[in-house]
Amino acid sequence: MQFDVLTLFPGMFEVLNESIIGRAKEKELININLINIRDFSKDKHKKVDDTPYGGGAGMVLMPDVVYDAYNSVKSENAKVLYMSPQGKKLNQKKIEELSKEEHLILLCGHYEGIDQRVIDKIVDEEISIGDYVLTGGELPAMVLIDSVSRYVGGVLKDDSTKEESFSEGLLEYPQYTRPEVFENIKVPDVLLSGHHKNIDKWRRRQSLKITLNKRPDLLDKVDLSDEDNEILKEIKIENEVPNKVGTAQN
Ligand code: 4FM
Repeated sequence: MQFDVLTLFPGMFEVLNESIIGRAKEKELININLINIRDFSKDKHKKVDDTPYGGGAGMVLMPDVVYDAYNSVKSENAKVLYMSPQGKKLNQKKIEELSKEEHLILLCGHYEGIDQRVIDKIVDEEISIGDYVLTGGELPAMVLIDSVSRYVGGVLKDDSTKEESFSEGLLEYPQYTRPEVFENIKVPDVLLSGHHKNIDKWRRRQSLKITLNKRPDLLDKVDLSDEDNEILKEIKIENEVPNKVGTAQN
C-alpha cells in the first residue's frame, strides 16, 4: 500500500521506522513517501504561508505550494485525506475501509490552516482522530498510517484483526502470562485448564463485562447473539451483588 504524506515536518515521521510499521516498510508491504511541502515554495526564502485575508491571528498555507506538492505524487486512483478536527471521526470501520485503497495521500495542515480553495480542489475526505486541536496534522497522519497498515496482508504476524473483538464493537478480554502467581494474585484457573471451549466462553464473558463497565455506549451499536444478551443480563445482576471477600468475580 502506498502512503504519500504532504507535510512541512517530514522528520516527525521517523517514529514509523520502529516496530511493526518499520518492519512492514522493510518488507515493502507498505511504502511511506514523505513530501516536504516547503520544497514546492515559489520563493527564494522558501516561504510557504501568508497572513489571512480579512485579518486575524496566525498564518495560512498558500494554495499553489500545496497544489504543486500534491501534483508531484497524485495518481489516478489515489484518495486524498486532509487531517483536521473538522473531519469525519476516524474509527475501526473507517480504518478497515481505507485499508482497501491502494494509494492514500495525506495532507497535514499547520498554523491556522490551509487556503480553502486547494482543500476544495484536491481533498476527497477530511478525517479527524478526535475532538481536540493539535499543532499539526502529522500525529493524526501517523495514527492513520499505523491503524490502516495493521489491515495490510502480512503486516501482523498472526492476523489478529479478524478476531479482535474491537472490530465487532466490543473491548478486548484481559490477557495473562507467566508467572502463574504474581504478588499473591493467581491467573484465572480456566486459562490453565486447557479446556478451549470454556476458555472461549470465559473470554467472551470478559469482553462483554469490560465493555458494559467501561464503555457501555459501545453496546448500543454492536449486534449481539441471544446468548451474549443472556450473559449480559447475568453480569448486570452480578454487578449489583457486593463481592464476598476472597471470592473472585469472573
Ligand atoms: C489544527 C489542522 C488546526 C488544521 C490542525 C487546523 C487533527 C485532529 C488536528 C491539526 N487532525 N484530527 N484532531 N490537526 O488537530 O485530525 Cl486549521
